[in-house]
Amino acid sequence: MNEVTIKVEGMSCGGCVKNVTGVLKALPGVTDAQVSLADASATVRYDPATVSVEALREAVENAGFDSPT
Ligand code: 9UX
Repeated sequence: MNEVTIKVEGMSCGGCVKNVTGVLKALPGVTDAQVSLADASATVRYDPATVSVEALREAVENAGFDSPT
């Protein structure tokens, strides 16, 4: 299991935090996601054999937020 912190820009309230958390946790291979509004980031525990960091970022972007590298 790996851990990575990705940027999550564009969140403006706790609802966004819950939405991004749910989107990330719904991905196969993700076991935990801690999203921070203050830090504009998400720290994700994931199985690199199942899901890539790029896929994490794409899921965040598909949910309407920005996740620049
Ligand atoms: Mo808050 Mo975010 O009213 O997707 S839920 S802005």
